[in-house]
Amino acid sequence: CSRRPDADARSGLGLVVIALLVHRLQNAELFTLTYGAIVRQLLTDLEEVEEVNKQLDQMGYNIGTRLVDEFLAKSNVSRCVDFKETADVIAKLGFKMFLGVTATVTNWDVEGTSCSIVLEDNPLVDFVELPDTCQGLQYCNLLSGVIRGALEMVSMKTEVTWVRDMLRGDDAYEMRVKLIKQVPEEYPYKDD
Ligand code: MYR
Repeated sequence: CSRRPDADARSGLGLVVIALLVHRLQNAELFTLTYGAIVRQLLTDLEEVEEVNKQLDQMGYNIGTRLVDEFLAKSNVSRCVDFKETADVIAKLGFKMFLGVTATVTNWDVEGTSCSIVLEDNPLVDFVELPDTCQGLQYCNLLSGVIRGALEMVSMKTEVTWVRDMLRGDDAYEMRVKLIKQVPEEYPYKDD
């Protein structure tokens, strides 16, 4: 790989992805193809698949930090009381709003701080087949990054990782969302 990564071009593409996510209904195919083009470009630019995974996650994070405002404004959800409620909101409303699919929340741990989100359908991967040279590529890392970024904006620090991926031969798309820290929000005034 001789070309240098072009961060500006990538952040431009990130903005395209945000626009396409927000107008998904009209542009579902365009979104899928644009995402494919981004992944392909990253594979050309960066030498290690692991670096591509990191970049996709970072792009997703950046998108998530912006997308959350759009979500809160459009969905009218009131702030969630606990992480369980938040996970449901993401799976039922967030995925619906931006990707047109719903997801299922399952496999809670006993503490109620980590769960799985299983996608019923994954528009990101339509038309995608990974060649053998892409072993180790976490193609959907943008999505896990989006969730991490969005949750950080509502004071929840999380780790989000893919545990099942149909592109890698699994029977579903499943990500694990683990709450690391919940920072209580401070209000600018005191209740009397
Ligand atoms: C709260 O806990 O107060 C509400 C928080 C809701 C956060 C919702 C984030 C939505 C992110 C959408 C993910 C879309 C994936 C494509």
